[in-house]
Amino acid sequence: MKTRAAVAWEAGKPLQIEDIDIEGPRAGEVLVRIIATGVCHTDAFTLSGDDPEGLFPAVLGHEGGGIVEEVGAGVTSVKPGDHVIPLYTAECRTCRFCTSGKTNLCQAVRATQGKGLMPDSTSRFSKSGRMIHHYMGTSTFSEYTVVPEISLAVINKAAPLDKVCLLGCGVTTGIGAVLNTAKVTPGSTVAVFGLGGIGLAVIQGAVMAKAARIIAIDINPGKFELARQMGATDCVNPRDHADTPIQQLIVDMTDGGVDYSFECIGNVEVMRAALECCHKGWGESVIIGVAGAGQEIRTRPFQLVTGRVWRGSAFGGVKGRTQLPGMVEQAMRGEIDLDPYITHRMPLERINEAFELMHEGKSIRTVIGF
Ligand code: NAD
Ligand code: AHE
Ligand code: ZN
Repeated sequence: MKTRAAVAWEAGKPLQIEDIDIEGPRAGEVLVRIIATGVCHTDAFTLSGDDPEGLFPAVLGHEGGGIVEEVGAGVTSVKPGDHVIPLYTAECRTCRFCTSGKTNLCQAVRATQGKGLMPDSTSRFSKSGRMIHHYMGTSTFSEYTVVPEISLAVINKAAPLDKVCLLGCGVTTGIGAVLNTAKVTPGSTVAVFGLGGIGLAVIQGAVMAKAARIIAIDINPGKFELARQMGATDCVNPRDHADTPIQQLIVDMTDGGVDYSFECIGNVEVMRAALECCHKGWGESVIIGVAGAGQEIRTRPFQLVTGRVWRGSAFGGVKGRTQLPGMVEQAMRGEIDLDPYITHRMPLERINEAFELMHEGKSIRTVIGF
């Protein structure tokens, strides 16, 4: 069949909206009709050509919500009509990672996913006979997509897919990094670097964790009002303090450093600052931002010797099939507020505008409706 999709034919070029061919689901696979998808900075990162795993042509997108249209042979955990959130971090429940009790990083389909292919090493997308890659196992910038069964969280049908799609990446990543990865304790001091969708979700998570002080840092002061509304107690623009390294400024503001910091940008210099603004003896810094090919982090080992901890977090440490349905329920009860993130809505035809708004710092999340 045909599907209307935004195709990334080449790095650094706008997406092209076109009808492409999509094959039906094979064994263990599911055809999903996407109702809505957010646009995350990671989509822009891959489109830019900086992603070592970036492949072209591809159908990008990984923050979607949809409805199961058809299932392949042997699929038992979802059925047509189910409402689902596609997962870029699958959950097979049987691999060594899933059964370790230590990580959400299921590896069952990760190798082929990173090659832009389905688990049988082929693609379901093509145009005039030319193969088009999948992306992050989700490819939500298409009206129809095919994903592995283990890459779907089945959610409450009453949940608005054009909002809970944000739990497919940004909001879950930020809240999960606070609650699952750092395990922020009540009364803590938290620093958040970067106030896009991820940083704001970290703020929301820090409020849920009852942090006492939440310091929000961005070079775009236009981000501060929303950060304050969501619970930031202090807002800092490093460019207002050009003579003082930002880590020193935060250490001075907090009597020795924060208990927890989160890097939500993908800038390796800021990652260093985020570690070094942590309190000696116990401060923990979580890297969430994704840095480009060839980038490396640096600090003096003494920073770690003296008790600071450097961690990373992918999809907020959340096991998607098990935990995402509960987070959707939390959103429906108002315990997770998704409305503040949605600054723009538009149809697929205008998706390139969503990327421009992000690059101009004018949006938090644009939700694309099909
Ligand atoms: P975004 O573009 O919406 O937000 C980034 C923010 O960082 C912007 O407000 C920008 O002004 C700010 N910023 C840029 N440079 C800065 C600097 N030097 N100092 C302070 N602030 C600065 O992006 P997003 O969608 O929120 O994503 C943030 C990062 O998280 C990206 O790198 C993305 O790829 C990554 N990400 C990681 C995961 C994960 O699972 N680890 C999940 C989603 C996104
Ligand atoms: N492909 C990149 C890394 C990209 C990356 O780190 N992705 C995050 C999710 S970002 C979502 O917006 C992630 O979950 N990583 C774990 C994983 O298994 O991909 C590279 O550097 O090669
Ligand atoms: Zn994302």
